[in-house]
Amino acid sequence: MNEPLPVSRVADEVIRAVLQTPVIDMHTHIYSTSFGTPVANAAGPADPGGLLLWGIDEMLTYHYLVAEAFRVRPADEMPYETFWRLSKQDQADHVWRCLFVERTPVSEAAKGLLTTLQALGLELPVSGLSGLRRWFAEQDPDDYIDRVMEVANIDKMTMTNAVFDDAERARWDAGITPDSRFDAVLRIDPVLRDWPAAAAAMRGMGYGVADDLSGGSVSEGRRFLLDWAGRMKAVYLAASLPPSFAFTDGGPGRPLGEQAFARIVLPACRDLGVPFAMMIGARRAANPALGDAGDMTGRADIEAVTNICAAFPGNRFFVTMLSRENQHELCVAARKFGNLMIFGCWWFLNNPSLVEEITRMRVELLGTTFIPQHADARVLDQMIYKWRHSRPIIARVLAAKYEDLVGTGWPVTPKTIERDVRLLLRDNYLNFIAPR
Ligand code: HDL
Ligand code: ZN
Repeated sequence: MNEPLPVSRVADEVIRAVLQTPVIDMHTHIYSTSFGTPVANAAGPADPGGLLLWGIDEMLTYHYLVAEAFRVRPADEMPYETFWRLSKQDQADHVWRCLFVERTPVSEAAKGLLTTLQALGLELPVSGLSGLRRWFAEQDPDDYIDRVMEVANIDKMTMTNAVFDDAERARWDAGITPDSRFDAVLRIDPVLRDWPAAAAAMRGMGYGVADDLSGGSVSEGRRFLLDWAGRMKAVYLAASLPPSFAFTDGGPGRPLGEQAFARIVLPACRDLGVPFAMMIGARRAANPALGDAGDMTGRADIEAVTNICAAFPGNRFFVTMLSRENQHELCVAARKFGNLMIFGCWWFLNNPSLVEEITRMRVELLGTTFIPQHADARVLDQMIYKWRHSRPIIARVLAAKYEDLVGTGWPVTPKTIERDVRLLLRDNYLNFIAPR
């Protein structure tokens, strides 16, 4: 039955479609079990260098919650080095005390942990964390990945495979078994953020790349990217970029990172037939003592994005920006360039009030031609709350827009809604990464 809906039924149809449509999540920091896990579990002992994070202690020591715990117990009460010397469990106990006992867990990340536990049917740990620790230790990580994906209604997620990270490369060198639930993304931040360090690392891996880009640097740099993207079967390449990120024309005399971007990275993406994702606005280590929790946001220059999209019409670009102040101009930029696909409410923007504001603006300026959300989860279990919190907001925005449409006499049918929701939650992404 695909009759035009009365306005009174629109919202129900939209929430049904949004809840029932499996998501393909295009940006996470989750790994398949082949990368090992530091969490002792039913399948075996903890692998201390493992990259797949999950379970109550990893959820509680997620860097968002660590930052918030240091607001309850600032460094003059809990010195940073004292905290970092604690065991993972003791760190988790401290965060639990700060955010869930001494204070009410009303922040997005704290509430998210409770959403996840509830969705898994787990008792809230009012009498301490030992019961939850026992439950997670009884899980088989591969089965648990399936469980989390089922509860979150996700049928595929991308990893973030930072090739300049020694621990990541060591896992690839030890052998990675493909897992159809995961796609790889070749992450190359140093190439654009710290070219000399990237060049030195590539030389260390046998690629003749000079600090000044001389000699065979361009062909060797491309060979490095093609080798690793091929090895990973990367679906796109990516980098997180600072608020100061600038791009003029990548020509001689420009900063070496800009030249490397234009002469090495983007031609490699064209050869591979894959997009490049720019995640712009993260200023690393504003408070170094907080580790991963110490990064800051900053307003970036949208002109870098428009210069790049204009200069490289043969490349496709995913772009997300970290500053709320950049969101409107990013939408306008996407109206100018079909090779620009904006995605997600990234990191400090992934809060209900901002997700609603940004998604509403995107529908009004871009229709259904954007990707509203990604989890950006670092801990597997978070995939549940990141999507349980986002789906109703996306549905609320869409429902209001369809109700406006019905008001004009335009027929909105269940099939219309299903098609549009599939575009937003999976097909815009699949169509954009499809090799040209
Ligand atoms: O660079 C990135 O991909 C960011 O998402 C960082 O990983 C950030 O620390 C994060 O975890 N955001 O959620
Ligand atoms: Zn991320």
